[in-house]
Amino acid sequence: MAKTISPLQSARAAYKPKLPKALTTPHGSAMKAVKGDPTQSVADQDAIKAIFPNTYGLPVVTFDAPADAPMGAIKAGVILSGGQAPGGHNVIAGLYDGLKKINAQSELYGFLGGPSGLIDNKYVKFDDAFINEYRNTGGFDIIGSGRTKLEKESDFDKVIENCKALGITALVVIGGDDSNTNACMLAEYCVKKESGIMVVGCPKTIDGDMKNEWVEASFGFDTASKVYSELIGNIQRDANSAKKYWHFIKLMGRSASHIALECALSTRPNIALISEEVAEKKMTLREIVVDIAAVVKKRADAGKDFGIVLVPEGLIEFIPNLKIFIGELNDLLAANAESFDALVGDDAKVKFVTEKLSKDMAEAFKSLPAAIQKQLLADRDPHGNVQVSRIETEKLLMEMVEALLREWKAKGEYKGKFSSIGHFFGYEGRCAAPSNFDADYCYSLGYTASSLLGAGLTGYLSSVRNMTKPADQWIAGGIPLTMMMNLERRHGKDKPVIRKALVELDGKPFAYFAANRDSWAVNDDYQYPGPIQYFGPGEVCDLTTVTMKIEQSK
Ligand code: FBP
Repeated sequence: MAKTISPLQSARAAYKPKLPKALTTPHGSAMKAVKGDPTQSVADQDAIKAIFPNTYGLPVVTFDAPADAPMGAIKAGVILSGGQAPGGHNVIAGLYDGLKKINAQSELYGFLGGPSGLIDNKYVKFDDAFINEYRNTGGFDIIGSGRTKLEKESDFDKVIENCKALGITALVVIGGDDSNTNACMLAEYCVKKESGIMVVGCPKTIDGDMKNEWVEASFGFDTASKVYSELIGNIQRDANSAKKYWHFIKLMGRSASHIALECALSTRPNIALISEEVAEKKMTLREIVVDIAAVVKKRADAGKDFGIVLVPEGLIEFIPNLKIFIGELNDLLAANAESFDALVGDDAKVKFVTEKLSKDMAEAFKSLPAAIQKQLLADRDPHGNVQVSRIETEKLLMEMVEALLREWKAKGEYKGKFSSIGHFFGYEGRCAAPSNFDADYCYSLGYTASSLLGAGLTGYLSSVRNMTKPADQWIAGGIPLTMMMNLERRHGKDKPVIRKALVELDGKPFAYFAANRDSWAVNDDYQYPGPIQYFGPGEVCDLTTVTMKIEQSK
C-alpha cells in the first residue's frame, strides 16, 4: 500500500526554507571563506592546544561571496547523534542541496543509527527522491540516531577505513556538545593520520545548552519549546476554567533549564523553578517545597485553589545535597555493577544501596518516596549519569507540597484545597514538524556545512548568526570546534569537552523572568501561545524564541 502522509505534511513539503543571502549564489560554485584572526579555546588554552595540535587556533570564518574557481565533486557522509530534535531532516536536506550546488556530481551518504553506523559501516546513499520525502518534516527517522560514543582511536580508524572504502572525504556530525566534542577529536585524528577526511559539526539539541557567543541557539530548541508552551498554555486555560487543580509540569532539557525558562517566558505560569538558581542559592528540597506551598497558600487565600508549576527535568541534580547523593550513588553503582545487576526485585536493590551508602546519604535516600528510590536506581546513560527524564520529580514535589499543606492545615495556617496533577513534556516535542525558524535555521546549517566542506575546512561547527533579523540577513560561517572547549573532570580524569551553557542568572532572559515572577505567582497573567503556525503572517510564523528575542534586544 502506498505510504500516505497528512495534509499538513503534504503542504509543508513544498515549503522553501529561507537562506542567508550570501548562500543564495548561483549553482556550480563553492563559497569563499573569509577568515578572521586565530582563535583561543574558552579556557585551559595550553592543555587544549596540546591535545589538538593540528586543529587548535583556527580562525572564525564567514561566507559572503562565491569562490573564485568552480569546485570538484565532494563525497560526504552524515550522521545524526543523540536525542531527536526538530529540523534534523532539514540539516541533511540543506547539506545535500548545498553539495549538489557546489558540484552536481557530489554525493551524500547517511550512516544509520547514529555514530555506530559509521563504525559498523551501515549506510544509505541519498538521491533527490529520498531527500524530498523528508523535507521540512520532524524526526530523525531518515537515518535514525543513537548515543554510541565515537571517541576511541580504534573507532576512528574504523571510520577512516569505512570512509576510504566509499571514497568519502567529508563527514558531518549533527549532534550536541558531547557529539561535537567527539567530532572535534575525530577531525584532529583525521588530520594527524593525513586521512584527507574533513569533519564538520552542526549544533543540535532541544535542550538549548549548546550555545555561546558564536552559537546563538542549538536547533530544535525553538520548536520543542513552542510545542511545550502550547501545551502549557492549554493547561493554564483549563486550570483557569475549572479552577480546581494545581498542575505540576516537568519539562525536558537534561541539566540546563533553558526550556523551562523559555516556556515560562512565553506562558507566564504561577511558578517556574530554575535549577541553576536552586544551585546558586544552595536550596534544599524542603526549601523548594516550602516556596511552592507558600504560593499555593497565597493563591488559596485569594480564593484560587489552582495554578501551574514548571519543573525543569534536571532539578534534582542541582539541589546541592541531592547532587552529592547522586554522585555517591553513581560511583557506588559503577563500582558494584555486577552484584547490583544480579539482584532481583526493587526491595533487594534499595537494601543493597542503603547498606553501602555513607550514613548521611543513606538517610537522604531512605527519606525519598519508594517510587523515586526505584527511579534513581534505574539504568545509567552511556556516560554513567542518572537519566533525569526517568525521575518523576514533579510527583515528588506534588507529594511533598501536599504533605506540608496538610501540616499547615492542621495548624490552621492554610484553608485551601490542594488537588494536583502531574505531567511530563519531553518526547512530545522532540520530533515535531520544525517551526519556520527551525526549518530555515536547519536548512541553513546544512547548507553552511556544505560550504565549509567546499572551502576544504575541517574541525569546524557550522554556524548561522544574527537570527533575530530576517533570514536573508543571517550570517553563515564556521566556528572552530576547539574554540568552544575547556577541560572538565569526567570519571576522575580531565577531559577536553565543549562547554555546556547553563541558564545564566545574570543574563537578560532570567532577569526578565525574575522581575515578573511575583506578579505571575498571584495574578493570572497566563499567556496562551497556541500551536506553531506554519502558514500565515510572518509575525506569527517566523517568531524566534522569547529567550533569543530578549538576549538580542538592545
Ligand atoms: P541530546 O542532549 O542528545 O540532544 O538529548 C536531549 C534529551 O531530549 C534530553 O532533554 C533528555 O534528558 C534526553 O535526551 C533523554 O534521553 P533519551 O532520548 O535517551 O530518552
